[in-house]
Order: sequence, then C-alpha cells, then structure tokens
Amino acid sequence: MKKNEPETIFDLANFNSPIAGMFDQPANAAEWEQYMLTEAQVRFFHENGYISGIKILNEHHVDRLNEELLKLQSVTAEEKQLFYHYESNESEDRDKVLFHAIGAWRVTPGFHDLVWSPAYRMATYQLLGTSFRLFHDQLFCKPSKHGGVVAWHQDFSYWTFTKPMHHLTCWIGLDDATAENGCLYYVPGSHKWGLLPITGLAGDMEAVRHVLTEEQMAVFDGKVANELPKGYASFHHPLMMHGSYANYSDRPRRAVVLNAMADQTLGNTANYERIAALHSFPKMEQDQVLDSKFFPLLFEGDRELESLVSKVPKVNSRDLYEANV
Ligand SMILES: O=C(O)CCC(=O)C(=O)O
Ligand SMILES: [Fe+2]
Repeated sequence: MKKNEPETIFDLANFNSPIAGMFDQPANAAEWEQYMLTEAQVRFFHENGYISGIKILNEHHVDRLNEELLKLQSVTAEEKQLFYHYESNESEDRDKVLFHAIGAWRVTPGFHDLVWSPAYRMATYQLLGTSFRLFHDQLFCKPSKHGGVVAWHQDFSYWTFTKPMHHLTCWIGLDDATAENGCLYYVPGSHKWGLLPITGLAGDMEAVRHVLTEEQMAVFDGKVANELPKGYASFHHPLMMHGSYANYSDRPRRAVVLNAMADQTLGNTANYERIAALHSFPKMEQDQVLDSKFFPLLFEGDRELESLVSKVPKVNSRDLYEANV
C-alpha cells in the first residue's frame, strides 16, 4: 500500500457464516435439542414479554469479547465507518458515561460469530416462531462509578422504519449484572401496552412516564431487576418496557445486545420521521425484504430442525406480535 493511501478496512458482513470457530455448531436436528427452551419458558415469554437466565457464552467467550470490546472502544476513523451508530458517550448527563454502538459484528471476528451462537439461535427461533435474520447488534457499556442510564423505552419505537413488527431482542451480559452496577429492568406484561412514542434513550430515566396512563403507571411499580451472571442472557419482546439505572459501583457493566427480525421483514423507510438517524445504516427500501448481506439469515427452521420442527415449543407469533402493535 502506498503511503497516505487510506487503509481499506475489511467488512466482516461479507461473511454470512461463522469465521472464528468460537462455537461448536449442531451438525443435525438432534444436536439442537440441548439448546431448546421448554414449553414453560415459551409460555412465560408469551405472558410476561421476557425470559431470563439463558446461558449463551462460557468464560472464554466472555473474555474474548471483552478483549475485542477494548479495541472497539478506541476504533480508527475507518473502522468507525462500519458502525451504523457510534457514540463513545451518549449520556445526556455531563457527569456520566454510556458507550453505545451498533454494528460491532462487522468489525471483529468474535462479535461477528456471536450472532451464530447456537443457544442464541435456538431460543430466538422459538420466541419469534419463525426463521429469522440478524437486524443488528448493539453494545451498551457503563463504566464503574459514573455509568449513565438507559431510559425506559420500547425497542420497536426506534424501529418503525421496518415492518411488520416481528422482532426480538437478546441482552447478553459481559459482566455480572446486578442492581448495583446498572442491570436492566423489565416491566412484566408491558408488551401488551401497544406502541408508545419515543421519549429519549440516554437522558431522563423516567421521561416515559409522561406518556403513560395511570393504570400503566401502577403496573410500572412491578418492575423487576434482570440480574444475570456474565455470559447469560435475557430475551424481550419489541414492545417490552425496559431500562437501566446508573452505575455507581466499582465494577463496569458491559453488555452486547442482538436484535433479530423475522426473515420476511420489509423496509418501511419512505415516510420515516427520523430518517437522518439512518444515514449510516445499510440500504433499506420501502416494501422490500431486508435480505442484503447486512441482514444475514441466521436460522431456517425447516432446514435445521428437519422432522423436529413440529415438536419444538414455539410462540404463537400472530397473537404475540401482530395483535399487540
Ligand atoms: O443495556 C442496557 O442497559 C440497555 C439495553 C437495551 O435497551 C436493550 O437490550 O434493548
Ligand atoms: Fe432497548
């Protein structure tokens, strides 16, 4: 390469299958069974809008991702261009820090392969009830002592540039997450509240209260702390109300989030009000299936599960997604 010529950064989105050999992949339908959620777990998700305590990563995986994360928190200008969103500090509170980035899977091999983790893929298939693609990943990291909040929100309020709503979020801890270091909180049952407006992500924790009814406010008091050991995950519905408080502890609270969508999800960008927020996102055309290399197909039920496909406990996606938006 000539001097001063910009270095070409390789985009890992060019690989639509694992590259780092991090996870043993099931070789046949029977090998998927070990990762399967039970009927009771699927029912809990239906009723409450989330489930928690699912192991995705072992300690080596967590260490590897935390090493890569260090690199991702000080990227070059070229590497930054691969991200759909990158804020070293998104917190609106001047005394706090919240690192938030979307697109790590395009930059380092560990985060690339994470989206093919078999435990993640099996559970996501069951909770979406259909074959699915990667929508995108996200990093949410709060340093010790002055980690900022993630205000109460519903994920789908930020995703109306896609349709229909048939998405799922998986939150994976890269540190043990407790109330002290700013773990996620859920409001069980809030996935049946319908779609609420955006009220901000990194400013006033409680801003969403301005758009809630009295009845919803009362349900809010039933919020639960989603405490999890590192490497473990929770999954939540796109309308689930969730948020996380500040980190005043002497431990960081790092997390990676995987967002999936049904395999036939379409672009809905034509009249999207926040189009400027999408300038670094992959191209998404109105009414076109989001099937470019940036949205890899992560799981095809019939192909992976063969005759097991009808025995796997799955949500009723019509009831859970279409009926609630
Ligand atoms: O990690 C956090 O505190 C926020 C995560 C979040 O908003 C999500 O998983 O959708
Ligand atoms: Fe969220």
